[in-house]
Amino acid sequence: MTTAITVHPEVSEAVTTGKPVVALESTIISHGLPRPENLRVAQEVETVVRSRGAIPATIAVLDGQILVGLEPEQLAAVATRDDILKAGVRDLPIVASRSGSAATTVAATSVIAHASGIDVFATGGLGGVHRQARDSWDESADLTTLALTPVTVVCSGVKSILDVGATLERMETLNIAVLGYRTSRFPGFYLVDSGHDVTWNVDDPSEVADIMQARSALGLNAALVVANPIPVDTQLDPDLHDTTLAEGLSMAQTRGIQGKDVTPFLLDHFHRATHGASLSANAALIVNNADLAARIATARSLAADR
Ligand code: PSU
Ligand code: MN
Repeated sequence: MTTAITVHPEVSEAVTTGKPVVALESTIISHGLPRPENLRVAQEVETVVRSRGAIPATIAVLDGQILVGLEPEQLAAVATRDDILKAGVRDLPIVASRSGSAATTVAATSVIAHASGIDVFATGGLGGVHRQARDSWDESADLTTLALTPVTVVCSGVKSILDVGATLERMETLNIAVLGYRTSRFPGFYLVDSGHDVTWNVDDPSEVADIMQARSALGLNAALVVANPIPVDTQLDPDLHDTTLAEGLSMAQTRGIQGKDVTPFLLDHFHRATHGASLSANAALIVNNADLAARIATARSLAADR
């Protein structure tokens, strides 16, 4: 993809001069959150990144152009247009060559961010191994892509609709390191705690910057995952979470929802069935992750100056 990426001038100036930049995912906006809150959250995320002195670079494909950093009307287009597809890495060249428009998954966003010289990225929850994976073989390409893409992803763990234990095992196999941010428990997306431990924890953005530096010195290519729990006062009620999830999984099965539609279907079910409680949790955790990502990007740019 030599000519295919259009980097916003503000982002490209920041990358060239070593200012902190945070890449932001767009599938959250188009397929993860309902309208009109999706646009409000997308804007708030960018505002939070700026308030920390970093430059936001939301990534999406519009009318065949792969864009890194969006104008306000382009962000609104991703949130409101009906022709926005969900693009993983394999879809990018096809969407681009057909002048299509798509939001990018964690995997696609990471690849484009890395190709544009951006190494810190914020999202909600990663994709991973689905609960029926033994039969369906449904494992998100987020995992295999992160194994080969040296970005630092700030997230609230993996989506709780997944088989979290299996996903953690796959991350170990794929050399994707997981750092719990001020926690020794792996976060559960809508919930503070997924019920699983994390091996490593960090207390400060500068520690993450040091680890990024060491990773780069070693020439390692795998992503670093910073697992940042949702603020406890905004988490979903755990019982409501478990009932809603059971209901959603059985509805997905009855309706034969498959492939890339599974994640949007389950997230949408949560937002409807909890009457917006999962929506406010989802919004809160994304904003919180963007805030931490901006602080990590800042620590990283200071460290690079030394
Ligand atoms: N995090 C959220 N909401 C989302 C997603 C992540 O809070 O909608 C998206 C990401 O784009 C992630 C994708 O890459 O879900 C995973 O989809 P799949 O399971 O089909 O790979
Ligand atoms: Mn899948």
